Amino acid sequence: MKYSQKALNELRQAAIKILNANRIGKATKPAPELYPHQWNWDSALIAIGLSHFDPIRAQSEIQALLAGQWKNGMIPHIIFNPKAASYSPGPEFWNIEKAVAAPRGISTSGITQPPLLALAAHNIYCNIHDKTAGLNFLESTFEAISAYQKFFMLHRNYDDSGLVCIIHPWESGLDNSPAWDPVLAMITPTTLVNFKRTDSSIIPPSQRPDDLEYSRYAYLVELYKNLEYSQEKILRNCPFIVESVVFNSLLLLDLEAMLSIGKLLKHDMTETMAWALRLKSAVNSKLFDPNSGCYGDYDCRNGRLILRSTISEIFPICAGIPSGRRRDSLITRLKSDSFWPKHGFGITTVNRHSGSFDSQKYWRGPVWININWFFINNFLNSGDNTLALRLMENTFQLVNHNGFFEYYSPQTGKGLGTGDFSWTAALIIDMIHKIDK
Ligand code: 2M8
Repeated sequence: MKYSQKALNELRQAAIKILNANRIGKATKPAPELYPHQWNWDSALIAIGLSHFDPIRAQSEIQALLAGQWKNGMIPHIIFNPKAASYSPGPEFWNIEKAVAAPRGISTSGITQPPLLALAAHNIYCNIHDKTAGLNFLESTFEAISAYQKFFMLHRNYDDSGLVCIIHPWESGLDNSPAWDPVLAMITPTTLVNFKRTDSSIIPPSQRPDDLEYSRYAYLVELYKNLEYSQEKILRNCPFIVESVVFNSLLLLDLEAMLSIGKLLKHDMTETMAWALRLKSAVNSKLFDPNSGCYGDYDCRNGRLILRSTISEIFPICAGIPSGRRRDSLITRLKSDSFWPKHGFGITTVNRHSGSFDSQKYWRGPVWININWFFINNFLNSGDNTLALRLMENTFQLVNHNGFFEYYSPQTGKGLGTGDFSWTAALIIDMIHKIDK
């Protein structure tokens, strides 16, 4: 490791400072100004970082998310903070009062995000010293987290393939990935974005999605409102129904974490076990393209794989989905000039040689710390310490030289999007602990 214990300690202290500054009551916002509310997968990752220095706060981060759970089990992608400064689109835009399943007395969005709550809860248990308190926490959240996982099984099962679908690019977490372009192209919004965007007044527009993309995002939300957020009606009518590789891979990681939790609590996990096995095999069959030897997202409306050269091609590595020769060849692809060149700054979210690659624009190329982190975890779990160490060094270098940014230029390492980004801080803390072990 190129970094001394002293340097890592300093990084850790700086990360803790960011998480403290971004605290909003029981939860943590992703960033000071750009994202003033609580986000779903952000909070799960943040809780993992918190669990190393404040396990009680890590637990309240999860409890605050669960407080926004819908009656159908869904955990929304945003829980609005009533005291926050402006963010658009806000609660009035989502207007969840139209939904029978929406919770009352709490303001949320009407869609979800990659489910990582079981993963977060299990990490909290593993990192807490007081194991009795840890077990109590797992028991107290078990039912709600199971209900969230079952939401996908019941309401996002489009074609009984074992995979789950997403209904909006915001659900993917990789909002403007080029993988969604061909699906979004089928949507012709009647008006350009009908709210004032706060994001592009804070961040240079060249680093954010454009207005046409936002108009399509808004068009989809208008549709859900008209359908009163009925999941069944949405699956029948929504033009954006996608079986996402990253989403399904993360769901598998989350189901596996739930199996570990179930074992600790001695619950019967037969159903979860069967689903996890089926999901894994469905990613390996339905989302695999034998011609390219890579994975691809599936456009359910048009019944075809979306073959864009994005992180989807290789991401199932993170969930241990490919094995043997398939894994080897995907690792070779990962280490190639396309995604992670020898002197690069980490893994790009889009193949550098693809026509859609943009080194500055959000999920269309930049390096993200959570993506690096998911790969690092798999390398460590599969005993590939050399790769894990190399990627950790890349990640520390990015943060050490440039600050705790939302994303980074793969060409220069420069920080992009917002600074003081919470999951960057949280995952740096987790990586430092992994080195210490
Ligand atoms: C980004 O998404 C939000 C909308 O949900 C936005 O652009 O305003 C994405 O990077 C998403 O993955 C992330 O959870 C969120 C907050 O960090 O920001």
